[in-house]
Amino acid sequence: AKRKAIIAGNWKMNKTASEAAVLVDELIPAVKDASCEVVICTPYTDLVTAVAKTKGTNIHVGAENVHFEKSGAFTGEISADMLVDLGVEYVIVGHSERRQYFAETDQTVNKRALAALNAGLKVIICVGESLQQREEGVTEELVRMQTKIALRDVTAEQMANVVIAYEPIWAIGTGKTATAEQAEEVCAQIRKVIGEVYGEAVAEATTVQYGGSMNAKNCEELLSKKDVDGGLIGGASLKAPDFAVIVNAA
Ligand code: 3PY
Repeated sequence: AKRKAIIAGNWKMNKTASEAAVLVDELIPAVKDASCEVVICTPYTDLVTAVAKTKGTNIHVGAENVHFEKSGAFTGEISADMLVDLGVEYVIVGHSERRQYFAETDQTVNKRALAALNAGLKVIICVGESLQQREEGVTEELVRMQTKIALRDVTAEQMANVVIAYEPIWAIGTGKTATAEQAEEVCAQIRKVIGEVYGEAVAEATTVQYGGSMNAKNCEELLSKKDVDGGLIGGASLKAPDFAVIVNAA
């Protein structure tokens, strides 16, 4: 069976709730004929608006992060149950911006993924190397390690709710995109690791996305690769016509 292709927008720290309402209204008609799954991951403050507006449409809503504890004295944090209660379905964990600017580690990424999965959320786990790591030739080892640690204690059944996004850090917000061959190579390596841990059937069924400056111009080539099952989209997800082009290419 062919894997489910997923195009997910990562809005990052953009759009007030009022602005989100406008963008979602533009997105709904623009992506309604998609044959892939369409997800928009928004700031926490946009989630209520996004969930309400997309009800009954083919757009699924995700958050951009989640805390790993269930509740308690964690000022400023948001739990998985809080997201579920709002009607949120997805959450990104371990985006490189979280790792770089907010001291996320492979261990906290794993804890967040487990908390989200145990609460019934679907997770988009981000992995990817820096430019220095690529130049040193350790991309495969690094991505293997990130993937394995992120998935520690995740069951084979829960893998149905796991998406891995390969996002080379050097291609994020830089306008540089990995070539389709580079994207395919690492996405295939990620699938191989999943196969080693969970077996071939789970590996073949798991959606592995490419992310990092995927846009309306380069999406077709990237998405044509056999191990690239969709994309996690930064800047281009903030423009309805561009996002629609990517969605319709998947
Ligand atoms: C990008 O496209 O730059 C992203 O980081 C998507 O998550």
